Amino acid sequence: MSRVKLIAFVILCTAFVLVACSSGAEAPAETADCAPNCEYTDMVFCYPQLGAESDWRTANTASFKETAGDLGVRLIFSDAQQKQENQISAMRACIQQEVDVIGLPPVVEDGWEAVLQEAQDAGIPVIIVDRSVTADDSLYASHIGSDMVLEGQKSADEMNRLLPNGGKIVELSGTTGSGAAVGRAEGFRMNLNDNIEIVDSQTGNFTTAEGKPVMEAFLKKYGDEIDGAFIHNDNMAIGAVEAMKAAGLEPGDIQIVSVDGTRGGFQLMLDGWVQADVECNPLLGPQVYEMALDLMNGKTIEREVLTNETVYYPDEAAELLPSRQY
Ligand code: GYE
Repeated sequence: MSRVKLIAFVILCTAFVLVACSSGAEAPAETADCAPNCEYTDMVFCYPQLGAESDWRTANTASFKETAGDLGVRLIFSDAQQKQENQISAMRACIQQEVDVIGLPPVVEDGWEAVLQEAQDAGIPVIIVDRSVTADDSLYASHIGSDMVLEGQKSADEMNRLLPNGGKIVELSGTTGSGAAVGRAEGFRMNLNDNIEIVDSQTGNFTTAEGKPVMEAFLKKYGDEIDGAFIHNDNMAIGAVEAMKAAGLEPGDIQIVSVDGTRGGFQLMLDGWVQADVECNPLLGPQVYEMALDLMNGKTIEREVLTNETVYYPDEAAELLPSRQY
């Protein structure tokens, strides 16, 4: 190759590399017209809530509504009744209305790519709230919520403590395919002692109404073989306890570890039915709005913000119950 040809070749290669780099899938800068001085009163925020299946969810909704009122944020709220297609249509309506930011609490993990891409193409940042998604993280701004795997691990640690000699347990799991149920089930299995066997696992869809028949069926099938139950939320625990009472069981006959830390869960601890309640905090409104404002103003944000949570026990339930916010 002559010198001239070599130089031309090098220039061509450099140009190619530059073009290739600049055409990468970087999201457009998502700043609003008011940036960098946007205030909460400038914000139109869309929250396509997934449903009203539990006390956790009711508290989550209240947190978003009340905080919006306090800050002067214009909130576009909808309830998808635990159906992903409803959440997707609500998101599309918000994209059409050109909202500033969308907060998405996804009912299930899979299947969000298309609508997240549509939001990104419209320049609307999405904060994934509460449960996670499997979509590539280049399709959303951030995730704010609980570490569901850690909650499952903590639940297993409690079960190990409650059944030191091992035993048979059942699992009442949350909505199939939801980040909360998948993460809790995974974390639980990671930490559970080998001498504890999960004899059955069925979903109660995070509701009291569906939790009750699942426990009824477990009791029919396994009788007094069941030593413990891992229940993915307090509302299903309430249903399960109704079934246990109806079957003539006493508090403590089955050692129960539940999740959420709602007033209902605290009451079950006070009454002796639940032995440990792993906290999951629904009061995410203030944090999410703060991040939404930062996004509007073009500030750098954390890509993942996990809530700090504890475990509650029966001996502190009486003292803490009156001050519980949800
Ligand atoms: O535990 C349950 C609710 O996604 C963390 O959903 C949330 C869960 C919560 O229905 O009560």
